[in-house]
Amino acid sequence: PAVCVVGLGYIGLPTAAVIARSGSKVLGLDVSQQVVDTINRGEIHIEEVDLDGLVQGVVARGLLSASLEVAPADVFVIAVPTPFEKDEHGEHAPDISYVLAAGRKIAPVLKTGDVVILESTSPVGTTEKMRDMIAQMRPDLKIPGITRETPDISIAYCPERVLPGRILEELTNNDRSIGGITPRCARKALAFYKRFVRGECVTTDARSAEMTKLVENAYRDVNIAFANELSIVSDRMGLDVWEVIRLANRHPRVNILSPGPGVGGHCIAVDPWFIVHGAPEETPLIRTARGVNDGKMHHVIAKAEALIEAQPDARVACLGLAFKANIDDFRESPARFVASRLARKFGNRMSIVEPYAAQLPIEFTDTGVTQIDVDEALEDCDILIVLVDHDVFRVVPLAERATKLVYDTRGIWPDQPRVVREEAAKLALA
Ligand code: SAJ
Repeated sequence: PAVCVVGLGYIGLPTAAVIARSGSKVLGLDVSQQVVDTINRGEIHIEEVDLDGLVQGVVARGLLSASLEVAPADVFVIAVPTPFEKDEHGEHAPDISYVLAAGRKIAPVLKTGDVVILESTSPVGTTEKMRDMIAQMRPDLKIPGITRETPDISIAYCPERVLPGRILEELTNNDRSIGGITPRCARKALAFYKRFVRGECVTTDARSAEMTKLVENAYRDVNIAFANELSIVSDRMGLDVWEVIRLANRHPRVNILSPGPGVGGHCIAVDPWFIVHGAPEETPLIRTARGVNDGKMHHVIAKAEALIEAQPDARVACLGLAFKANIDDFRESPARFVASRLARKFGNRMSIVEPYAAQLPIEFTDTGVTQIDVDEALEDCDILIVLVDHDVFRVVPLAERATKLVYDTRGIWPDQPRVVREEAAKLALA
């Protein structure tokens, strides 16, 4: 089939490329001329393992092209952002305007037999809203869930669940839930995914599939919040949280996740709000977990500040800015937030190590902070604040850091002498 992918971002572009590799002709739509031009040159505007070679190949073979303008296709895949905004009560409200805009864009070219699939993380009911909009714009088409006769088109919701850094692998290997507006819609979408997905494809209704995606990320957020709360409690009690978690996880039915400086990325810190917004009275746990994870950033800042202030002559290195290990994605990163706060206070004696950044982000300009590499940090700095668990940090042997004051928010150096723990206990007592 001819496929049209709407939105060529972190999900849309890899998806378009993988579908093209399976032999379908793919047209990618984006609202940015720059993105369109970049892809048509066979280049990419985002970083993801192996994506550059794949895009170059499918563009060269004429299987993938990009455009600002829609064209007829057999299958439409929508992968546009669904951010949140603060509503009039200051609550986090999902913004589905990009999804509706995508629906508006494709509606004029839809024809009998077409399949429309929404992949964007969306609040429950969004696929139906998009369906209603298409119905309004195309009264000539029989629309599923509205007409009693066999509909002309199929509409389904099928969330992506790929992990940045492993997108290409997970796009093909992960299981997928495919939610149809009707069972027939689900079957049509299933036939499409079967062409390039090796994982199991399970069909359901659209609303259940929408909720499933939100639940997966809220589950992770709540579990990370538990770990983060434990780390704050352990600081208070002068315990090593990593030791406690390691021991607790020996229980056959306990599997505590890892504390960190907070939760970043564009999904785990966002999607839980979509559930809270849909059922505010019934979601105290999910809401609190969000608060705990955001609060962890401030705990880390306060603890790091106390440590640095207690050593007025020491040089400080913050290790890592990315939102998680081994990727070069700095958007919504707690590490970056913590480092920028510390930079404003201690800029002239602070450095940052981030091997995945060619240069420091804009907010570090004029703070006095310099970018150095791991070796320089180990030579020149007395205090090391570990904010990201990049492998390049993890492999530093004890001998090279034994004399440092280390605040390890990711638990990458379990053998480090526990100076900060004692420091923290003193602060807690004070
Ligand atoms: N984190 C911790 N402790 C942990 C695990 C993660 O602090 O034990 C932090 C990370 O450092 C990071 C944040 O949480 O700041 C999120 O990282 P992540 O690796 O958990 O997730 P993402 O945002 O990269 O991708 C998630 C994945 N969802 C789940 O694992 C349930 C991915 O499968 C989804 O496709 C993606 O969200 C998405 O697009 O929704």
